[in-house]
Amino acid sequence: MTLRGILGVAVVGAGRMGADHVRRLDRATSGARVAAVADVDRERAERAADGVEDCAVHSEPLAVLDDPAVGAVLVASPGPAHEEVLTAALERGLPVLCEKPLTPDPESALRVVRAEAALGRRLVQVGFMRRYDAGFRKLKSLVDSGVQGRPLMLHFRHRNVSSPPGFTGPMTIRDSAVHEFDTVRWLLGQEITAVTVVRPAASSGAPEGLGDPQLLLLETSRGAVADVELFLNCGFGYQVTCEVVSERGTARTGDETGPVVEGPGARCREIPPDYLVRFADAYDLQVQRWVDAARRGTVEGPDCWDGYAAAAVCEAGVRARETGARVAVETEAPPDLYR
Ligand code: ISE
Repeated sequence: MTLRGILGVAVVGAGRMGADHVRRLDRATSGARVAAVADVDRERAERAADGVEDCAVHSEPLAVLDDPAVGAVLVASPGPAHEEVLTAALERGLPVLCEKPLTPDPESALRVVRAEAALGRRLVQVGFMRRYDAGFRKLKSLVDSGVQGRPLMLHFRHRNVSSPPGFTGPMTIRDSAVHEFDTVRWLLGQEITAVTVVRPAASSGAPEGLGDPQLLLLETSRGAVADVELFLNCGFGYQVTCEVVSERGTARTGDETGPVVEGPGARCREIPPDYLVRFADAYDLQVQRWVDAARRGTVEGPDCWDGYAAAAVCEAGVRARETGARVAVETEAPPDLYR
């Protein structure tokens, strides 16, 4: 619960992202503290909680939800483990920040949507952190202002140094491209209606069989088109850029993220190594806003419906990737809570 107004947060999943959130909540967030860390690998949970005052450690993720010191939950475990924790948190009326994807497939995402809708109030925010990045927020204000007219096309580049061990073809869509799917919906206020995936010859730097890089083509409900270069083993740095091409101008973000470095005969800009560095400010803002809202008894930001809609696009994306065909996105109608 909240102790003297301080929100006790349970972090479920203490991998790379979870451990980073533990550090963020402990050192860079006001109004919150880490009350518990849970991971099926207890040693990993202990490592993440090391040095955090009064922090319980559990190896059973659901056990933390009944800890009286816990007033909110940050879910950072792998996607397939999300539904169980989300359902349990909803049953207990706990606010949740759930790392993307909400769940890996639309069927399970819809079950979460329905469970929250049945409560008649929002408790879950989905961790689509690009919505908190300063550059992306400027693009959004520009699009909303209408100064450049209607947005017609979006160009994305999404490059990682290397894909994590065990990453599969479907994960390239569900864990990586899912960010662009949410960004398109959020920036344009339009639904994605169809996905096509074009696959060039695979890079020799990518794991055998992953089929990396890929080019995704997304069509939207009011006629815009987005292309996404997804290259998860580019080998040299972490790059996420987005350019909006509108009727009377363009706007682009993401090129100038690292510091400018000057030396003998050269001037260059450093490229961040990974998303924890590239989006550090966005993660900080996202978590701070979530904590502030939870302390007020509200939830803001991307909701379960956004998580479901992105999962539906992922489903089409995975099929498009496997078949080479243009695949239409199928979704249910949103419950009243999300209209
Ligand atoms: C990772 O899980 C993320 O969320 C990153 O933003 C993305 O760039 C990366 O490809 C994913 O694996």
